[in-house]
Amino acid sequence: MLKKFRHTEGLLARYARLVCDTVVPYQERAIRDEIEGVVPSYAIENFKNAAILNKTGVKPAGGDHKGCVFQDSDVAKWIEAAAYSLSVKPDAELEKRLDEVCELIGEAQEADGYLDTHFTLNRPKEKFTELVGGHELYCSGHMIEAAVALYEITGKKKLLDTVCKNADMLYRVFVTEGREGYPGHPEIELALLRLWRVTNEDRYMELAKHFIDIRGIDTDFFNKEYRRLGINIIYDNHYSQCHAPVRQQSDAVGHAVRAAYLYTAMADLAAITDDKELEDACFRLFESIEKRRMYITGGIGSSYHGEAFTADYDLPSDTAYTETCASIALIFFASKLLKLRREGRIADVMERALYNTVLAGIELDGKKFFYVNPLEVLPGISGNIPTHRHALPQRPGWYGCACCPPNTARLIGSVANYAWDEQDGILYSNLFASGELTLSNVTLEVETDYPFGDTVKYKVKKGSTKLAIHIPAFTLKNYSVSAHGELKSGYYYLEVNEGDEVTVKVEMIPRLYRSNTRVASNSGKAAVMVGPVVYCAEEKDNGDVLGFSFRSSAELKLNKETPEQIGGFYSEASDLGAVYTVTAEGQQTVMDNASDLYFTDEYRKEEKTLKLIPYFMWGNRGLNQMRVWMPVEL
Ligand code: FUB
Ligand code: ZN
Repeated sequence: MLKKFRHTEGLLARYARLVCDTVVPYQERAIRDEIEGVVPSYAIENFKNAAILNKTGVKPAGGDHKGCVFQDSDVAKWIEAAAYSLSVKPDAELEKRLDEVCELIGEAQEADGYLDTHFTLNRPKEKFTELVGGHELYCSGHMIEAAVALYEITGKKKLLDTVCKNADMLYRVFVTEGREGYPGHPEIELALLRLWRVTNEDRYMELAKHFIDIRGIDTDFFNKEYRRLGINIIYDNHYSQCHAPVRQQSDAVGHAVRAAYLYTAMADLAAITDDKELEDACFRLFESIEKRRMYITGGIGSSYHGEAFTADYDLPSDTAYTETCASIALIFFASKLLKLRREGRIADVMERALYNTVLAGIELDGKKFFYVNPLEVLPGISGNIPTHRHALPQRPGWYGCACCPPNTARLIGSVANYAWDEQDGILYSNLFASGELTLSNVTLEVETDYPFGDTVKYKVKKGSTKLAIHIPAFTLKNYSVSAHGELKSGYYYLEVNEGDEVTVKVEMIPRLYRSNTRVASNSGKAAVMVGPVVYCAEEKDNGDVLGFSFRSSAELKLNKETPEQIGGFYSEASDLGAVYTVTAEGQQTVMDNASDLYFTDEYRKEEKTLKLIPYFMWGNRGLNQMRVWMPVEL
């Protein structure tokens, strides 16, 4: 859909432009180690060294692989994001540099198709011996995704040929020769299914199915691998979702990105092969996330330890892990689930993850990024003490383990693919996004300020289509569509013809949300949302936010303000335009003797009006307190 969609205005268009104009160029400099003052990437350098080794048979001096074992994947994700940016904004110079990078990757590939600079440079004799953490299959997966994207957007085949040669080799090793094992970090499965779609080569689908089918059959596989490697610890096979065959799994467990990438591939495969058992497992896993293991921000994976899911209702705010990549993966999973069952609640999760955790993952200037997305920030504690070291209070310009920044770029850069979908002759609008969509049977124009406006206009400029519009759950009790149709499972189905103009009105009012009291850190607290957007209070606007509590009947007032009007944002934030802000009535706890740790005096309370801004805008004005969940009177 991306190639057929032209962003016009509004929040998603703003971010699509930011990705083209700032994020992709910035991240290119990061992977080329051209940005001073940020942690080096070495990602392009690794490919250069592997290419020299391949050509000359000699590793250049100082040419060991550097960075994480999966550093190659940063290049792949950047290529994918850059490819998407070309569909938004053609750029001949960027295309030329992409050609050169693809050439380089081809040169770094070994003659038999093997492609992974870490093993080529540092551990050539250990290929596929450490599937648990070696990430070769993960890196292959990301390179496949990059190649498919580049091919789909530009028609260029150089990288596609490289990854096909790599996938052919993997098929030979794992299927034909029957090598034991499956990837510690799922990713290749979903990528192979993408590759299968563009090449029609059934072996790629077969290999994806093979990895999915055998996961968790031998639950001891990674322990055996550990023992072969001389590692004397017991591997927790929940971490890699291999504690049981995938069709028997019910709870979302382990490393959250691994989990959601795996579930994405499972859902895709279930649709391709009409596998009901696999489909049912996917929906059990989705419900485990949606009903018990997901933050209000669409963040998943609450624990720093293992970057992982933990237990039902364990969703602490200040120590939350909620990796940006995990929410991106959740969007991938949701988009595949929608192909299986068109249920609005799935698109609701997609919206929640997108407008909150994913957008929070990127600074408004497009040059700094969050990996971890806490829902509460306490200066001096967050990012500082051992229990909170991961929860940085401000976005860095890059990371040694930089999985999230280019992942965010590729997700935002391809958001049209999630906003729109076609299936069985019906055009689905999963997310409201301003722009023009040109398909063979219909040209549609969408105008909206959503999520900072309540009206979405669909104008049919040419042709006709069956259209199904996702009506988000928050507005199901109060929405209107100006044309006759039928609401089914959160989608409004109608037929539209040339000249039609359909107006959807949704209810964009601020609401206080409570959470299940089993979420210990939210008990007795409330959070504000307007539509799909979660709100937070920052110290910059309010002074101390820890002492604030909402009145249960608090009047919540909706305002529309630009970053300049809110105050304190740098000039790069101004193209965000006007966003909804909220003011809420409540009380501020005042301690007369603020130097005492404990006391028997009663608190004094002062009336206070709190200002809340969209969660995704937090942390753009320097170090300060931030809070999503705040006490509320019973
Ligand atoms: O292991 C590769 C990536 O690095 C994971 O997806 C992230 O969670 C980070 O650990
Ligand atoms: Zn990440």
